[in-house]
Amino acid sequence: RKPVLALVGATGAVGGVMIDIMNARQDWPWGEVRLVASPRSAGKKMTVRGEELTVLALAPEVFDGVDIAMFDVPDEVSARWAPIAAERGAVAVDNSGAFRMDPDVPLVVPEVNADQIASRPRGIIANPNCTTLSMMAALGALHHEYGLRELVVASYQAVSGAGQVGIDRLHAELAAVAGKQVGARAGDVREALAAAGLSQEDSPFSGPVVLNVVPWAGSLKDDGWSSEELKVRNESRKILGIPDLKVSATCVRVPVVTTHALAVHATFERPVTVAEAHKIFDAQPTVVLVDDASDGRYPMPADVVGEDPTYVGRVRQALDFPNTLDFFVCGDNLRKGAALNTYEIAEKLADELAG
Ligand code: 2RA
Repeated sequence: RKPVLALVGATGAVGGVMIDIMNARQDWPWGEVRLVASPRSAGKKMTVRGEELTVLALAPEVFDGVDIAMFDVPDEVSARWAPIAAERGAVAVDNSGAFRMDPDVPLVVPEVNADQIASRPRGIIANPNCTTLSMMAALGALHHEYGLRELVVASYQAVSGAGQVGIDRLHAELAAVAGKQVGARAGDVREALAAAGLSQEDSPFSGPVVLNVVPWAGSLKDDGWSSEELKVRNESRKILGIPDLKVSATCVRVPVVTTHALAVHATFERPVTVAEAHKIFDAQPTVVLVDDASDGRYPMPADVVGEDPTYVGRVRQALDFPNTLDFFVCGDNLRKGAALNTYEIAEKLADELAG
C-alpha cells in the first residue's frame, strides 16, 4: 500500500506553497492526500495534482490511516494536535515552534542531518524556523569539512515570515507612501501611514516596514533578546550537533515580501579559503553560488523568491578574524524555509516506509 499523507493547515500561506510544491513534484509516492484545516475552512475545495479535494475539519479521526501528517499551523495548534496524530499512528512533521527544542524530537534539515529522522520517540519530527533554515544547507556543508566553532549572523527578514498579515501590511504601507516624497525627515513615514488610516497598533511590526528596517522579529525574551534570535542560536546548535556553538544573532525585518537573507560570519576549527568554500558550495546540490562582485553578481531576495535552493555569495575570508568566512545567503522563507523542508522530510519518511 502506498502511504497516506495529511496536510494540516492546508488553507494557510505555507499550506498554499506546500500544495504548489506537491503539484510540481516529479516523484509521487502517496496513495492518498488529505487536506485538513480549522473547522472554519473545512469544506473548501482545493486541487492537488488535478484532483479536487475537500478540506476536512481538524479532528482525531482525520488521522486514522494516515502515515505522515505535515503541520503548518500555529504553535498552540501543533502542541495539541501533533501528539494526537502520532497516537493515531502517523509520524507528525511539524513546522511550528512547539517541539523544536524537545530532546525527544529530532530537528531536521535533510541535507544536514537526515540520519536523525530514524530516532523519533514521540513520533514527531520538527522543521526548523525559517531564519535558521535559510543558512543551514550552506553552513552544514562548511561545518562538515571545517568544523564550525562560532557564528555571528544578522538577518534581513521578509514580511511573509509574519504570515499573510505581514504581506498585507507591507502592501498597504507601500500604497500609502506611493508617489509621496517621504523618507527625508524623521517621522514623515509614520505621518504618511497615519494620514492613510494605517495605525501602528494594527501592524504585526513594531514600526513602519516600508522605507525602513525594523530591528525586531518575534517576542521579547530575557536581557533584550528576541525569540527569533534565540531560535537561531538554539536551533543551529541542535541541527549541527554542536551544543556549545557560540552564536550571536540580530534579527531585522526589511521591506521584502518573501525570501530571508542573512549576513553570516562563521569561524571554523581550521583555515578555509574562498576557493575551498566555493568548491564546497558548488558540490552541495541544494546551494547555488552566485559570487562575482566585479560583475555585481550576488544573491538578492528579488531574484531568489520562488526558488528551492539556498543562494550564497559575497564569500570573503575575514581580514581580522582567523579561520573565519563572511558570506551572504538568501533563501525563500516559505519554500525551503518552511513548506519545502517539511515536505522533503515527509519524502524521506515515505522512502523509509517503502523500505
Ligand atoms: C519570521 N521566522 O520571519 C519567522 C517566521 N517563522 O517572522
